[in-house]
Amino acid sequence: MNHIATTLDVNRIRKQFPVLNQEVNGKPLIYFDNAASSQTAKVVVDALIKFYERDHANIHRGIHTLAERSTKAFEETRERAQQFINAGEADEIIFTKGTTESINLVAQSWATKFLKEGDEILISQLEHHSNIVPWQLAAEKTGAVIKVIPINAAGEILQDEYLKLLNAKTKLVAVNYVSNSLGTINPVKEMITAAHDVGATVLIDAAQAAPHVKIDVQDLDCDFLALSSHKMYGPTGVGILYGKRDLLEAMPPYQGGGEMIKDVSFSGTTYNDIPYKFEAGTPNIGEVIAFKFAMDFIDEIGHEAIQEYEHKLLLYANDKLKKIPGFNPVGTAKNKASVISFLIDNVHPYDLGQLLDARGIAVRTGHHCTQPLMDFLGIDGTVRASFAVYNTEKEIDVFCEALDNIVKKFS
Ligand code: 7TS
Repeated sequence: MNHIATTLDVNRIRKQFPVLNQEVNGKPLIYFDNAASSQTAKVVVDALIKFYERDHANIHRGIHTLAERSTKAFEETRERAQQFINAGEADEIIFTKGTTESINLVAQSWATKFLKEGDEILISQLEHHSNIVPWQLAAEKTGAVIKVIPINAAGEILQDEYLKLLNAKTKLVAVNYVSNSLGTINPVKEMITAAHDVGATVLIDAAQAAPHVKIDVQDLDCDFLALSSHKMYGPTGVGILYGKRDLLEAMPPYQGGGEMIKDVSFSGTTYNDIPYKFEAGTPNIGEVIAFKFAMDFIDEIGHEAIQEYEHKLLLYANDKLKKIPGFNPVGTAKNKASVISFLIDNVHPYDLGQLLDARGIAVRTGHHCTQPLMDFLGIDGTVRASFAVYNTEKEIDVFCEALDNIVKKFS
C-alpha cells in the first residue's frame, strides 16, 4: 500500500478525493458534512470500478473463475474488518447495509429471543434515532422497558446516573461511542465493564467513532458493535455488525433467503453457520470488496495521526468561531471528536445552511436524527460542521469569514 505517507500530509490525502476539486455555486467546495457521509477515497472508487469492469460475479455460489475471484475478495474484506476492529475471528463480522441495519438485526434477532417482559434496555439521551427506534420496536414485541441515561448540558453522559440505572433487570445497554450531533466521545470501555457487572449485554454504535477513533472490540469487550462504511471514506450500502461468537450462534436468523441456509425442505430448514446465517440474499458485493480499501486508507494514515490532526482542526475552529458575534456552541464535552454543532443568535439554522451552501460550504442543519437530544437541549436543531482528514485550516478560515459576513447581514 503506497497511496498515503505514514505521517499525515493533507495535500497528499486530498489527491485521494478529486471530488473536492470542484466549484459549488461559483466557489471552491468546502465539505463539512462528514458526519453524515464522508467523501469516497479514490482507491475505493478504483476498486469499485475494477469489480464492475472485470470481476463481477455472485459470491459463494459458482465455481467459475469470476465467482471465485469475487468470493475471495469479498471474504478478504471480512478478514480486513476483523483486523480493523481487532475481532477475535472473521466469523464474528457480519456484513449489513449499515449501522442502522446492524442495530435492527440485534434488536430483532437477539432482543426478541432473549428479552422478556419487565427487562430493561438502557440507551442514552445522546442516541441517533437508529439506536432508539429499533429498541422501541423490540420493547413493544417483548414487553421490555426502555430507560434513558441522562446527560449534562455539555452533552456528556452522567456516569453516576448510569451506574444508578444499572441493575439485575438491565439486559441490554446500547450507546454510541461518539455522538453524531455533538461529537462527545463517550467512555464506553468503563460503561461496558459496569454493564457486564450486572450481567447486561452491550451494543456499541460506532458509526461516528470508526473514522476517528481506533476501535478494539476485544479490549472494549463489547458484545455487539455496529458501523457504516460510508462514514469511513468507503462506499454506501455497507456496514458491519460485530458480535461475539456465542451470542451470534445463539441468535435466530434475521432474514430468510439464499445463502443463510444449510438445507431447505418444505418440512423444515436448517440454517448456515455464522456469519452466513445473517447474510441472506446477494449483498452489495462490489461495495463490500471496495470497503477493504477504505480501511486500508484509514490505517495507512493511522488513527493516532488522524485524531491528532482532526483535534487540531477542532481547536482551531473553536477558537475562530467563538469570535463570531452571537455564536453559541451546542455540546461542549471535554472529550470531543471533530464535530461542531452551533447556533447563531437571530439566524435560523436552515437559513445559515442555505447561505453557506450559496458560498460553496456544505454543512448539515436540523435535528441530525437526534430529536430526543434536541428536546433535552430545548432547541429544534443546530448547524453542524464536521471535519474529516482532508479538511484544512484554510477551509475553516473561509467558513468563519463566510459566517461572519452572514451574521453582519442579519444584524
Ligand atoms: N448512529 C450514529 C451515531 C450515526 O451518526 C448514524 C448516521 C447512524 C447511527 C446511522 O447510520 P447509517 O449509516 O445506517 O445511516 N448519522 C448521520 C448523521 O449524523 N447525519 O446523517 C446521518
